[in-house]
Amino acid sequence: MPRSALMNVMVQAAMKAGRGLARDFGEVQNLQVSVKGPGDFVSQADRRAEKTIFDELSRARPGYGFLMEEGGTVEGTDGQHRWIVDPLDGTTNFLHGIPHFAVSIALERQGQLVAGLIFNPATDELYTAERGGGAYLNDRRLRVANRGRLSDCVVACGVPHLGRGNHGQFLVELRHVMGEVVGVRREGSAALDLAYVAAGRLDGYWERYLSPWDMAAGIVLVREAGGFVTDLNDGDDMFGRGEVIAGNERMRQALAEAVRRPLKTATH
Ligand code: 2AM
Ligand code: CA
Ligand code: CA
Ligand code: CA
Repeated sequence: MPRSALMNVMVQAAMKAGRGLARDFGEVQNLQVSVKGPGDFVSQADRRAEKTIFDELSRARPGYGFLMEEGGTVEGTDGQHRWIVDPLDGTTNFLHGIPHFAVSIALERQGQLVAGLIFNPATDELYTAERGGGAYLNDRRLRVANRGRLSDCVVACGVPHLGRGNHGQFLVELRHVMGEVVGVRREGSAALDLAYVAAGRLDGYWERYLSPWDMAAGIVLVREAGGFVTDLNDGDDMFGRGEVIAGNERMRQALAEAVRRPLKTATH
């Protein structure tokens, strides 16, 4: 697959950051870790990876703005473009020695998501997508799964973290979904969950209490792989509402209904 100049820039930044993450992962016990809130950690690895990505992208595309998990907002001078960067999605996995984490980089042009990249340096899996150009895992074109019945589906979710979100509401959602699907996974990286939906490994996924950098690249990937991504109100305000639901069109309605079904109509 020939890559565009834009995607080459993104790949180079992600690979460089990913090499640093892979090194740090091998010596995770030596990393300095600080606490942002209850159960919310950030390490030297997150910060170093973000600096690498910021430096690489700034050099290659001067003037573009940034929205980054650790560094926040950097206004661009070109007024058109914004990078949305999560240097390490799945920090909890990373710090526990679980090789399931990723670099996530997306690009917005005039407020529209136009490119997304997710890279897991522990498995060397590189997911890329550009609007209108399809989604890829390394060199392989991706397509979402085709299962239409929830009773054939494996779906992932995010469990709200300590001190975050409405745990009771989540348990209601989980109860309804687990009563209808083959199985539910909770893998701990929103970016990789969306990449797995794009790859057809997971049939669907939903999560609340997310930030734009958790999902921006994954949204491009799922859409370019032929899937749907919406907020939990069937709208397009994933960033504003901080929530996402994704899958293929055939099971879309059934999954959304299961997630949104109120507790009082529970039958199982
Ligand atoms: P992070 O690893 O970049 O922080 C998993 O459910 C998702 O939630 C991940 O994308 C993770 O991103 C994000 N997340 C948000 N708040 C978190 C917290 N307090 N602790 C761990 N992960 C959190
Ligand atoms: Ca974090
Ligand atoms: Ca994240
Ligand atoms: Ca992160």
